[in-house]
Amino acid sequence: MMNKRTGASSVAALLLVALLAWVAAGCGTIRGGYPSEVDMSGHEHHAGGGGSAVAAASCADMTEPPSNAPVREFDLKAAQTTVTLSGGKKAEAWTYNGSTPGPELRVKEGDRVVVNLANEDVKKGVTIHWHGVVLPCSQDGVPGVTQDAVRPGESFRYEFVAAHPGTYWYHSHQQSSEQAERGLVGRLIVEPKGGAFRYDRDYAVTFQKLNDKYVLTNGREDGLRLDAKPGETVRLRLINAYNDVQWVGVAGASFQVVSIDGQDLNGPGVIRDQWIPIGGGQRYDVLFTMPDDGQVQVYSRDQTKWSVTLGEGAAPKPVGKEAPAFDFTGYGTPKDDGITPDMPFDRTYELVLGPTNINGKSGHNIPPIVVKEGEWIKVRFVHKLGSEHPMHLHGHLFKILTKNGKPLTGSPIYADSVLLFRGDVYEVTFQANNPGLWMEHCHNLGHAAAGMTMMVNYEGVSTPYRVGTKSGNIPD
Ligand SMILES: [Cu+2]
Repeated sequence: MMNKRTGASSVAALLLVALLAWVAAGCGTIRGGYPSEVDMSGHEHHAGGGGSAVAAASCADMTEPPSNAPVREFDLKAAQTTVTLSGGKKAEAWTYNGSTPGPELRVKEGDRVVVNLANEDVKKGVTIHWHGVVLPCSQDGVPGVTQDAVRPGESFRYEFVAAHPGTYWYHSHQQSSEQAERGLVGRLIVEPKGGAFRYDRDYAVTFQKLNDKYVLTNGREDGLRLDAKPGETVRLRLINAYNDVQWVGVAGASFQVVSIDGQDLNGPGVIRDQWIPIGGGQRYDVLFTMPDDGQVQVYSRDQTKWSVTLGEGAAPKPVGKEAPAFDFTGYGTPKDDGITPDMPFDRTYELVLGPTNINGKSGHNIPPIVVKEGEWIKVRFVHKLGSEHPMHLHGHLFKILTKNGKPLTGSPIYADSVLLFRGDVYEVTFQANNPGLWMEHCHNLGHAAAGMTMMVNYEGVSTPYRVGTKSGNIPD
């Protein structure tokens, strides 16, 4: 039996250890697991000087180099706004340029995109994250990592080359679980110079749930109507700017899934009556030809107010509720890119996903994935608990290698996110070819705010910015 005296001192020792751990972690957490101040680069800054032995390159200095690329410049003003929804209802929102979603930014592949962000009166500050775009670290829009949140009266200039054509979107990354929901979202479309697909119409659609209440399709509560004539081919770019997965169907036409997360697929086959699971933050482009007679409808199975109706005439027969799920793991035509599940990897990480944690840890307590430029990194995602997790990586495209141990057999899939349902195991790989400090997080933003967010840090890269309650930079 335990000696009473020894037991008491053991308890005291445990309490002391707990207290020291609490102090070391930044004197406790206040919101969303954030301490008063944390350096997300993972560099130590000891009071006595010293610090990292590696001469640090700063994320703040990683900018788009000058070039002769054509410049497309936009101004976006963030403000508290009363928006009028279709049907006349009014809602309090936070907007870019007075509407939610904000303006659709359309540029051409290779353009130099310049965006002047001004914050009029969104009190906690805002940023713009260019979701899915591979760009220099300082332009990624993550408060406390790549910049400070832009306070009321302040501004920030974003500048990057849109190198990869595709369907992207933008949103504030300052308290994004709140700010995206309140309306700080918009579309970014990078049109291809050439491309494998031909179409007469090119439309982009945002599904969002404003204030977790109003189900909006491009800002409309009553669904979106788009022009398309019989026989015309339509590219419809679907963006899930909400947190929950949407099962989207195409009624009235056969279709191809031509792009996932903005990256074109190789040899996508023509399919019909399938539900496409689109996770939070993900994009799927579908291509179809309008029938000789009647409409095409594209809509969410479980939330039919997220709907797009194209063309005139009779409504199509709905997609059956029991129709199969679209499966990208064997869709399209293989193409050898030399990236295979059995190639050598420089580093392998396993991330076990809980309800709102990764490997049992949360937020800044999750050790970062540390990489060196040029390395090939394999990440194995294991969905253990909770609802769906659309895991999103900043600054890179990864290739999806395997699902549940089986290599993909169709088109290569390059993406910035992978959607996991409970029990799923995916392996992905990316080359560390964009030095910086990059978030890797669940794009169910409620999960991210609860701690399901971590970093992919390049060795030797530092940041002058800090996350935490002291700076007010909260990048969930
Ligand atoms: Cu999640």
